[in-house]
Amino acid sequence: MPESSEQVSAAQHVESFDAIVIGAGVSGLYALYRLRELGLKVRCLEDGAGVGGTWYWNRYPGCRFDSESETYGYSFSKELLQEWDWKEHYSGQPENERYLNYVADKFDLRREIQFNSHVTSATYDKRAKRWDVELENGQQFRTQFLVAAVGILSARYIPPFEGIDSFEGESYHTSRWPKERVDFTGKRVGVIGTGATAVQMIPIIAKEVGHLTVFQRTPNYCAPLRNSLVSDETQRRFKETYSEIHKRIRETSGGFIHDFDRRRAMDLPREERLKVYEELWRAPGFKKWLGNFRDIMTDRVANEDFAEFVRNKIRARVKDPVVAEKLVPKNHPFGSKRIPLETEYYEAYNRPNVLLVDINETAIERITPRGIKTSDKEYEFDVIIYATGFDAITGSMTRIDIRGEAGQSIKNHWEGGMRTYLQMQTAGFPNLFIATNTAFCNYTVCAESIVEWITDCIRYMRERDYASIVATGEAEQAWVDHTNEVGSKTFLSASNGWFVGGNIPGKARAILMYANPAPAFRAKCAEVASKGYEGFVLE
Ligand code: N01
Repeated sequence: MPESSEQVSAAQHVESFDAIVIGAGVSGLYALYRLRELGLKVRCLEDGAGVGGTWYWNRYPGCRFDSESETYGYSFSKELLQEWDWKEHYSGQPENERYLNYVADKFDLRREIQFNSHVTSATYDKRAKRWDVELENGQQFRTQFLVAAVGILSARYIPPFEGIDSFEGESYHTSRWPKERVDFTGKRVGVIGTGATAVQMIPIIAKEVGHLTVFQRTPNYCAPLRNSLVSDETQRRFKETYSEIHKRIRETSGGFIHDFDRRRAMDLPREERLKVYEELWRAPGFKKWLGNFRDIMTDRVANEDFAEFVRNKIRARVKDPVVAEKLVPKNHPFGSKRIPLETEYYEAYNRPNVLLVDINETAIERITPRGIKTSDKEYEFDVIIYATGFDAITGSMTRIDIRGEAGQSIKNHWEGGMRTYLQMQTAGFPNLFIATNTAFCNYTVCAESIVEWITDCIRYMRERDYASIVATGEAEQAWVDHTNEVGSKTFLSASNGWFVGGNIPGKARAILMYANPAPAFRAKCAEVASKGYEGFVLE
């Protein structure tokens, strides 16, 4: 196994595989494991120098789960569940990366992973029913099945600010953070963006920097994470009850231990409602969102009632009322963007060395050699941090030149938004499976079922000597319509966030996440399989 694709001469012969997995993150590692179990000759091509995907690239200070740790680990191996101890209830990036390395070693997955291998193109050869895959360095592969485990939040986005390359200090995007510790001591630091990433990072670096300036465009509804260490007793309880934990997260709407309260918020008298809100607020994790009244996600009045509760929580924590009001979200419903979970985020703005700049009042005009120039003044920095998010869901696919059976590119096919059948296949792109979790669901639990569906499908094909499978155009169109319909019944479409591609200028607005409850999604996928892969053409 070559250590690096660089070590391979581009002139070398084209190696053939039964399956190629792109990406060695949570989905990719499991896909590799399952495909190997089927006896396939597999290669996993990974851009990074190590395993972990999101947990490899996102090393910024404060990066951690917003899922409960015991629900995020893989469930497929009882032995693994008993061997791994989660140190914190919401585990941090270093530990998460260690966990995924442990998984890779335990199941001897590295043998089939080729690191430092950036896939640039994949072209379907209709005659041979094979995919031709090429890396940046020219290395080529041929494969029957192509499994794109490319992540939903991996194509980083840096806004094309004028003068961006002229900055003479250090600059970082949060999702390409260096492995070496970045020393902020005494430095003047500017952060652009106030999404979940910035919200995790800001309170930590605020304590280290000389001065921090945060450039905010849209404030978020951030809620307290309430992280803590896992005691020995709780660790034992996790291990004893994993089967119950996994049963529960397969039954809830979003794959979390929390599930919506079926009562309608406004049916309760105000005092009772507030009592419920306060209890939710005191609980750790996403309970205040995913354990809230169900209709806060569908009913404007209910949503606004809780949104105002959250706004008041923010106002109570920020000493300067002018700054507080800038941090209070008013232009989108609660839950229409993923809720950032925070630890001392709002208190960071009470520090004398932290300044909040609302770029709606004073827009960023350009990046200069010395810092950031707004319509008001030039701010000088030693470091600029872009916490500006991702070209989510579609970006990690469309940045690869993927060409289907008629030579069409996936970029063109998805011009108006993601077009799939069951989130996993695209008409015109046979034997290409999308193994990222684009259901509105806790990552690993859904990723596991998606990977299992894909590998069961491949097993089915091999047992019956089918060479290719492709979604029909009709099945794809019906799924797109259905996805839009269920999405439009929620507040998903009411923000400019990455759920709808609204964060990327020029990107088509479309529902990118499948909003039906996860159990219904799994049931639909199982039904399609049980009907001999209805909606697909097998040859
Ligand atoms: O990215 P974002 P993120 N000028 O897109 C701003 C997951 N995650 O990396 O909101 C100025 O949310 C942009 O402003 P606006 C989680 O699912 C999980 O923070 O578009 N600002 C926004 O403030 C999350 O949802 C964890 O107005 C610009 C920010 O940049 C997802 O990753 C932790 C701009 C981008 O926020 C993405 O989060 C962290 C411009 N031109 C992340 N363009 C966990 O806890 C963009 N912005 C597991």
